[in-house]
Amino acid sequence: MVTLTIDGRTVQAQEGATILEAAAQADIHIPHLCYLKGINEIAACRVCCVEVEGERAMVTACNNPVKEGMVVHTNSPRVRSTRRINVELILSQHDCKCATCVRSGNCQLQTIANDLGIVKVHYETQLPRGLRGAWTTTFPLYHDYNKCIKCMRCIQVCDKVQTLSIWDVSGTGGRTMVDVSGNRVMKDSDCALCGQCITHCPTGGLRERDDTMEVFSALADPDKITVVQVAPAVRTAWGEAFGMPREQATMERMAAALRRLGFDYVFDTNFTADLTIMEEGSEFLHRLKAGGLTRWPMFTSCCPGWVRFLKGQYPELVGQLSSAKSPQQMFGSVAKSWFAQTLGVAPEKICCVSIMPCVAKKAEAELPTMATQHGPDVDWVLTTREFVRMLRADQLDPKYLPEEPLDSPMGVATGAGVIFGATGGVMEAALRTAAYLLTGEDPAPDAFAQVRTGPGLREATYEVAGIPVRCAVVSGLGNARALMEQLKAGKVHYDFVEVMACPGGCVGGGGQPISCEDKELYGERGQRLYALDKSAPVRFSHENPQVQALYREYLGSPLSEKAEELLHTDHKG
Ligand code: HC0
Ligand code: SF4
Repeated sequence: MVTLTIDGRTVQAQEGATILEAAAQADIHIPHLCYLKGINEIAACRVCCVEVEGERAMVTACNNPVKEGMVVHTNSPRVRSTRRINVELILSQHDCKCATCVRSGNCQLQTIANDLGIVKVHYETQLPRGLRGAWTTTFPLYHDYNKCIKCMRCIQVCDKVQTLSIWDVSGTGGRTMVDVSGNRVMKDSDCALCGQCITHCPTGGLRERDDTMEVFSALADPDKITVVQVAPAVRTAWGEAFGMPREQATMERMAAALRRLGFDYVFDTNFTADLTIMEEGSEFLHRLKAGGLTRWPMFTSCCPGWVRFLKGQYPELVGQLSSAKSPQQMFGSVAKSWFAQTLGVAPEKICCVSIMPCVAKKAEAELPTMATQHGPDVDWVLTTREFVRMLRADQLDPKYLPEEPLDSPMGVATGAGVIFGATGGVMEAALRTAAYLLTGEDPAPDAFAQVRTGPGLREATYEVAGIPVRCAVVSGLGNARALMEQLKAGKVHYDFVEVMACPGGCVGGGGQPISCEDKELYGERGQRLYALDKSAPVRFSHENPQVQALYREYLGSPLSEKAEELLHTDHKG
């Protein structure tokens, strides 16, 4: 241990700890902007500067280790003035139009500037000039050069966590900026659209395409029947933006909010998560029995960030993806066929909206393979953040709304469907049903819980009806790459692999509310999903009564001709 003094207090810290960490342990907060533990410790913003007795220059707290006997001042006159100058210099290169910024209210730059009481910037504003139109209105990820503060977090998250290295620094000196690496434009890069760079951006430099006005228009159109689906992970996080505890921000309260916004039918993506299990589980058993899994495993296909990653990085393995469409897309397909038929309306009359914790889902819904002659299966995809903005726009405070049941039939789901939103959930739900399909008996619902928690890559072998099934679960694209390399080198062998692009699965998705405190919330959000599964009256996808009705009334059986037509694709689009 090292003993030092911070602001007159004696503090003990681990050898090698930074001044920032030592201070935080003693509840002394040193403001910072660019710092992300273990990912970005480069002191680019210099907001965390402190004074260390005996040092002539100011010291950045985020990347300087503590030393025995060190005396640190975090709020001396010199620190105050330097920190203020540094923040004013950042503001002089920032588009400070907060009123029209999606991050206003949870922008770390805004908070620091406000906390420091900065009401005037003493430096000439210099915004980047002559920027290329690198973005198209169709690509759902936007980078605003005028709001980028060059903290480098996006570069590092994409590089170190997701291993895609889409961002890089370009230019020099005062013209330095963050741009797409290799002189590419974003839409032509290998971006997986995971959105992790958005959720780790401290300002409004990165955001998703905003589709809220299109959805408001659809809601106001008397010729449209608006049907909304809510992804599993959204229910764990939407209340964060309103300061609601997870137990209060229920799916049923969200249903009330969606009805106040004007949706005609409030349904659940969990319903088609159950349907996905029927199709994907049957496909897996089919492949397993056919002996087609000798070299390569079957990969889950429900995460569009992962599918984009595979297409870009390992195109030769796209054929190993399950042919099942994702629950989002199955939902659109079923809404515009079975449900339209139930209502007795043309598919074109239905406007299908998704609320997703994900940015890549916007691109997935626009794939040509996800449409019929009646148009796209899913018309609009909103992130959890956009949904929150719609509530705010209509001055709806969900704290004061009652809980209301979802609509039937596509609002009925099981505990197996809800865990899709956390890493390992798809695998676990699939194994529950695969065991039933092979033996005719339900296993214990928690029999496959081993794949739930643990490191980014987890493996387990289960005996299912005497057949050993070698499973791997991975979240985060860096972990996915490591797994793919091991598979390609023949060092590991699996039958079934679940991949989610975002660390922790969809609960940590790039479309989820952003924590201004840089807290990774996927762990506690995931726990919420497992608690919902535990308390669900039905915990097996094959026991979903409305999924059973869908097969009885419309599809026949899993992998039937109709099911293949509506619910499967070759992922080549
Ligand atoms: Fe997910 Fe999904 S679990 S990808 O993370 O499979 O986005 O929540 O909606 O489609 O169900 C996201 C979340 C979904 C889909 C489901 C899957
Ligand atoms: Fe990288 Fe994901 Fe951001 Fe694309 S969305 S640039 S893959 S972090």
